Amino acid sequence: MAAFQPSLECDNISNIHSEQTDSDLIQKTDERYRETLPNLPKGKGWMTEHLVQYQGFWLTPNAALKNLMWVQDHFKPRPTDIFLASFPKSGTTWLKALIFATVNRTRYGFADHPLLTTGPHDCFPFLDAHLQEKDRSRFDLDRFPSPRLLSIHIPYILLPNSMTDHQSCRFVYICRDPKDVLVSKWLFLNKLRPKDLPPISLEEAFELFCQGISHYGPFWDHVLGYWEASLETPEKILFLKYEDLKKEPLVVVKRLGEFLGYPFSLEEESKGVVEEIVKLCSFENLSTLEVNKVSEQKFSKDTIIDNRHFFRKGKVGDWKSYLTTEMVERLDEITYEKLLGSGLVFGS
Ligand code: PAP
Repeated sequence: MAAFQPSLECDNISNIHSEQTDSDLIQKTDERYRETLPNLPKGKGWMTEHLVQYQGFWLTPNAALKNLMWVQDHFKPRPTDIFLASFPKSGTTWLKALIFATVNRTRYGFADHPLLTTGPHDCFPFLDAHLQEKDRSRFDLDRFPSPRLLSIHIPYILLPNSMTDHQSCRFVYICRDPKDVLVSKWLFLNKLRPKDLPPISLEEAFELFCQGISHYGPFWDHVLGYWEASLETPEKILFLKYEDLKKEPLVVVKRLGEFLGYPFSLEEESKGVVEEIVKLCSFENLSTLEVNKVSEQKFSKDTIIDNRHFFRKGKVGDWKSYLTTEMVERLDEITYEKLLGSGLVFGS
């Protein structure tokens, strides 16, 4: 399925390299990748056979590492870009829908909204997973209208300066209690694990997670990177928690609109536009739509995922059904120690 584009007209802002320059750059990145990969430490993978550690973070060698290098070497942000950043399984799908609906609310009616027939991941694609797409007509960043909505799992410190230094592009970061992240991630990645690899037990996933070995882990370093950056540049990075979004979705969506430069007017508020957006993007609504039950999502040439896997329970505290008391104590202790002095806390 092609990435959904709200309008087809191309921006005047040009970041298109000449064909020649493009292929030279691509070749350089490929060389960097081939030279770097053999020297990286390996850890056990949850979905793929193994992960590699690159600049302190654990990445899948074929997809995440390669894609990261593409972003570092090639990506040209626009001042109007809106990035949704997250550690996997923290609420990305939900926030994609909420941001898309908020930014485009004057464009679409709620009765025939694109989110009713297009999955959140198609409305709001991953930057790092799609860059390798050979079929440029399917995902041509240069032709995306502004503001481009792009999602990333890349840790803040691995982003190129062009993205972090840019005065005006915005980041929204969503985080979630690591206990729920661990359970959600373990269940999700086991579903995607090739049949010829034995499933990962919860005990093993727990151990790996505690050691920081999971896609884009360590979890705490990922969260702290964005947390600290959000304290330094609050006008550039909005730091949200899944749990707050669950508790007070209307408050958070209004904050989101304000931050992104699309504040809700009093008239919109009195007409119930914020409530409509929250309802449209709710787990109860999105998870029952045909598109999110039957369609699949192509993230890269090797990664195709059924949309339904992005909607499991959508609850706070589902870890209680999976983790033992010892696991909870250990994970809470690690979290406490890692976040000590940062000002960031997760409810238990
Ligand atoms: P990703 O990083 O692979 O894109 P992401 O969307 O961040 O995944 O996380 C999926 C989690 O968000 C799932 O949590 P669970 O396993 O604990 O249930 C999923 O159910 C939840 N989720 C998806 N959509 C929504 C929504 N609209 N509201 C609340 N939670 C949601």
